[in-house]
Amino acid sequence: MAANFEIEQDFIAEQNRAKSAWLAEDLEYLGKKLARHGGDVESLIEKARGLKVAVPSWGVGTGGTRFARFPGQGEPRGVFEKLEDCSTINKLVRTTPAVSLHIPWDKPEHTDQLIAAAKQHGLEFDAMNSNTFQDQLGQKQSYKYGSLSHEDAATRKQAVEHNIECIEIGKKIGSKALTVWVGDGSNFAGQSNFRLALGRYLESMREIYAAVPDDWKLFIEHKFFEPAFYSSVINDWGTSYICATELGPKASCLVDLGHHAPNVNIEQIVSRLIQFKKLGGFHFNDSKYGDDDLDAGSVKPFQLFLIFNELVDAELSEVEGFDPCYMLDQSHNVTDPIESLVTSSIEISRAFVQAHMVDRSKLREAQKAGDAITALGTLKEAFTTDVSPILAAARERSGGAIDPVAVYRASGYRTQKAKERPAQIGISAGIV
Ligand code: PSV
Ligand code: MN
Repeated sequence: MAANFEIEQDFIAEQNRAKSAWLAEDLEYLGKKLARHGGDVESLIEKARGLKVAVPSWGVGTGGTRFARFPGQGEPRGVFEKLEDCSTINKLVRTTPAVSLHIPWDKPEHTDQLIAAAKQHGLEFDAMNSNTFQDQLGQKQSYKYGSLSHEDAATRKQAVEHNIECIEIGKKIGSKALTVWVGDGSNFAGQSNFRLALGRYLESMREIYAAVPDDWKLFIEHKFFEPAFYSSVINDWGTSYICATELGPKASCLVDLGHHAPNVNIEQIVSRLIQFKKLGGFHFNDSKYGDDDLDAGSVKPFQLFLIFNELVDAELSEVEGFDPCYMLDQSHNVTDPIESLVTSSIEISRAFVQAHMVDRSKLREAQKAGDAITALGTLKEAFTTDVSPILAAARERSGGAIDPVAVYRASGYRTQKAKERPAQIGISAGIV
């Protein structure tokens, strides 16, 4: 069989050549502009090259809603094809060298093959994700009424064992973290005893925690509703923080940007978690109404910038133990998932670089003086600067594309994959 189609490095370099003169011009202009206020374009390019964000294996397939799923052409049909797509994203942007797997969706028959495939693609494995929000074929106990917090001990045991299995797989493939999100909750007032349910969850999590290696992290991901519509067991960052604290130092909180009530000040939550040393990481996406899983930065780019403002402030202040993991968690219903993930990773880099441009001493002086206009203006000065040339130069220097989506389209990747991967009936949506 012919080797699977790949976007060659030479092709990216050739496409870059057509745009490199414009990029140099834009960079020169931006460099002069930033230098007026003491900014340095070169150090920002290096900063951008250093930022890494993991791609979710489940993000490269077309998502869906609870109404329908409209499959795209050439979708990956299993974990190996998902790795191919993740590698394509990384080749284009060079900031996404790790993949976050979801078990059992990506459960490997042979971990050796998975390790070899990742190596061939230049990829690593980020956090493992367990799944106790769905029943799997042949599973003994059902998660219809919960998993880690279930009333029934046998169901809780099964859910604990599944999480331990995820850790075991992760250990073999070089992962260093487990993310636990449960759909446990209730749909009716009175259906569940809040206190007892959280107690059972904690008891289960203690068993999982005991199986987490010392050099691993255990992320608790909260979500305020869905699939449960009246109450969720791990409903907010406060509950997540309390559980992470109860469990111990290996446990911390994961912030998925779509898992908060509307209008909640997420950047302030981020700041609180940093302050109390429990910010474990992120699932980046964007949202207008709920857990929309829209592309990062597509609806509220200022919010994304403000979150990075907190993160960069912590980085520059050298807050002890500050080392969050960055992951994307999106569902793509109307776009080519590769294009969405490429674009989203760029938006994350954009927010990061802009946050690095904030004049922090000016901001601090404005805060001390109670000068709100100058404080906001200082943030806006960074946020409204178009840092696209910095991001493009960072990609190019790392071997990626100056214009990743254009290169991807010109390569004909999706058409090739449509031939290599004929549509399969019954590929699951893989998205909650
Ligand atoms: C739940 O909505 C979530 O954000 C969790 O991270 C899951 O693992 C993921 O989406 C996939 O359904
Ligand atoms: Mn998530």
